[in-house]
Amino acid sequence: MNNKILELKEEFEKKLNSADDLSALDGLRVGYLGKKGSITSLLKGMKDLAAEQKKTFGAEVNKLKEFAAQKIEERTAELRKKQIELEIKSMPVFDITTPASCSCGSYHPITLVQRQCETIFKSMGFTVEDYAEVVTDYECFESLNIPKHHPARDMQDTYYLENGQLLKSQTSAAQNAILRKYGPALIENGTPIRAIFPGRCFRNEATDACHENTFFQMEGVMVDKDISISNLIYFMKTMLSEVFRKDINVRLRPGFFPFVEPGFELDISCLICGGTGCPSCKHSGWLELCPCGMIHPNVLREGGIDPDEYTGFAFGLGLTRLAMMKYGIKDIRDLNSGSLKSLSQFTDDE
Ligand code: FA5
Repeated sequence: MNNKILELKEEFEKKLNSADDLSALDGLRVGYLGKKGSITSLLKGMKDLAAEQKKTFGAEVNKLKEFAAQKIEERTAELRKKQIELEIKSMPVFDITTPASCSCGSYHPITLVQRQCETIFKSMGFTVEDYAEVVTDYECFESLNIPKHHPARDMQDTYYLENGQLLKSQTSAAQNAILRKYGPALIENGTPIRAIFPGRCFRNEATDACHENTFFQMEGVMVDKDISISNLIYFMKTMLSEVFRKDINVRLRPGFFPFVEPGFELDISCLICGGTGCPSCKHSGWLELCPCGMIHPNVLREGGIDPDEYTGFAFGLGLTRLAMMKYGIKDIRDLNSGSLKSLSQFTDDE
């Protein structure tokens, strides 16, 4: 090898070994392989050589050029790897298996009560159904024996949408769909209809300690041959004794809903004041919790079920009020407040 080339190679190797960061390496690349670099200059100087010398000298310089380029590339990769390793080492250690040290979220009291009711009714053979929040006039009223302009509509100050649909004012809006969904199995195989459907309801209410404009109900229906009021009372009692795990004073009084006949209001003695009267129960000592009754023949017929052959009951449990009573929440508005300080105190006592 030509001495000049040999010297340049040795010098390059020395500098390469001492280049310990990427910018030094880049300097080396420019110094040897750049436009004015030492190896490039050797190539440029070849024009003064004789033709025979040019061939061997040229081949040797090109070999050195390739060698230098490859070494720079290898060393660059090596230094990059080292740099990444250093960065990783300097990162804070994050162990995903470490238990969270921050406080975790909690379920909303209404969710807790809803889940508890679902478990109770599922254990009694009921299915849990989901239903839309935006429904039609037919679903919410007409299919429930409440024709247009019927005064019973005034009991629920409803939010109508511009397209004629409405925000569900009662979970009863799903009754017709449930009867139609499970009616065929009842008629063909004698499988009773047993379903609950919890959901959010909306009414243009003036709010107070026991009224909200957005609240939860849980509807339930059961239809079979020979279903009577005693079945209804049995299911209501079972549900309440399971939810409260203590004796609760209950009263059943007549109530009017066009979709049940007879209809009842099931009230419970207010657990906030013990029945003496407070703002949570409008000072009556009783809280309207779960209207119910025997499904009106017109509603069964509209759902495709023959009322001469089958009977059934329906109830519309006020889930939000149930949560208030269960957890001793004095003002219903606290439940929609989003205040974590008050809402996070409640836990599942299952
Ligand atoms: C109804 O909504 C009927 N659909 C219930 C029903 C179903 C009757 C099946 C017969 C058969 P009512 O408007 O009373 O009924 O409401 C039912 C329950 O929802 C009330 O007892 C109460 O617990 C709760 N509720 C009603 N309005 C509000 C409100 N503004 N804020 C909080 N809870 C409410």
